[in-house]
Amino acid sequence: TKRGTEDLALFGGPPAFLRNRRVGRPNQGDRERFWERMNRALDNEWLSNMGPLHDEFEERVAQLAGVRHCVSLCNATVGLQLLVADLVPGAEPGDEVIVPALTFPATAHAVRWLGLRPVVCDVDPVTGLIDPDQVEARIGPRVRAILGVHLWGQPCDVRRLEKIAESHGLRLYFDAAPALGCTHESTPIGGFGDAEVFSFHATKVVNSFEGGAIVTDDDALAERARKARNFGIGAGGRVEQLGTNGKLNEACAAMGLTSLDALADTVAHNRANYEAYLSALDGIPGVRAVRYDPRHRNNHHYMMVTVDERAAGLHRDALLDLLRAENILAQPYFSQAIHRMWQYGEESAASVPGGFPHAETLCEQLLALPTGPGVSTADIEVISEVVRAAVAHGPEVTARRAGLAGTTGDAHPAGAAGE
Ligand code: T4K
Repeated sequence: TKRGTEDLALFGGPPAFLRNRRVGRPNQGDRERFWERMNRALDNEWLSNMGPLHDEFEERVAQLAGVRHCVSLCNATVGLQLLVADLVPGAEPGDEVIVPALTFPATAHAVRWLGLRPVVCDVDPVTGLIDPDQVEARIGPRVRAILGVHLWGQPCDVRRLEKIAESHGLRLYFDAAPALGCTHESTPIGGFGDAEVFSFHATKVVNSFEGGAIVTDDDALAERARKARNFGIGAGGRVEQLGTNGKLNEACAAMGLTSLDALADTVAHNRANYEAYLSALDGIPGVRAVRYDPRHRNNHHYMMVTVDERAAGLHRDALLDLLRAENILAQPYFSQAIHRMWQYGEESAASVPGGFPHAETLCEQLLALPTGPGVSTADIEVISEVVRAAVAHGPEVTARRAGLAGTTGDAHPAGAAGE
């Protein structure tokens, strides 16, 4: 049990876990089935270029997402790039795509990589999702598309965004990287807007080592994406358009299928963990769980909390250090808003009076806690107890952490300020 600061590993106590509990531990499924599939691929001597495992994976993802087409890819970033490229040649360099301020860099980079400009807009202060009012406010003459993000598997306000896109003649895409197996009300994520993109990165709810997919009901768009991922080669073997190499290989498809086999169990486990966290964290001052809207189904792959320093008595980063010392590898998803990255500030935020306050606050406060099949409800009791002890001694933890930073030469800014 962790009662006083001296019990905390950061200050010399024994760590709460000997083996780490972490965010992003891959959901691998049944290893035997994976090797069976790998052996099949090796026996077939067909390792890439739309092999049988790849086809099976596409079929199953399309079915799960309730769409006609799944175009699987080597990762989601390439998927986003292919969608932005699909705006060209209609679009010209310097044309714009609206993106939320709170997302992974890939969302904005995919736009910029193709020579278009990401136009950042603020998010809802509670859900962190792109705010349709802010989207409308950011629509100018050069905007060509809206790229929403289903953050932590929560659906964007798809109906309003569809209306906005339609009334302004814009394409509407969704970065659904974290949202496989989630719904908007009872409709699976995958079929909204012109197209959506899933990620199957190792850290996602379904893992294919690296992987992604464009999903859509638009036959022509799917056809263009299929060619685009394979050097622009059409069905007859002739190059018909610009393309790249975005294919998902058979080893990745084997992992993806095996991870997909386990999806229902994974989500059920995650959901029980989410409920356990909600009750175990209840009443800790300044620590608020992000509650998913019960009208939609979430895959519960992310257990998000915000840490309000004024109420908790310690900053999110202090809690993060403290948890890590206990072998609880939480993650600050996300701690840098898009307009704080690289040169996106000068390119976008500077033109908006008041900036993007909701995204800023969330980036200061967000923390993803470990969940997934490797984390049990008993673990969650322990993790929550550490959080409770840290907050109970918030000011002391902050002061002692500052002292530690002074003596160890740690260059953390909070430590330096505390000295
Ligand atoms: N759009 C959005 C909204 C996204 O979140 C992402 C990716 C994308 C687009 C692009 O999708 P991809 O092109 O990647 O398909 C990770 C992932 O690399 C990234 O895919 C993901 N989002 C992002 C949210 O997380 P990092 O830099 O946080 O990864 P890293 O190495 O710090 O690992 C995170 C945690 O996972 C750690 O606790 C360690 C654990 N982990 C990681 C790997 C790779 C494992 O336990 N095993 C592993 O194999 O980016």
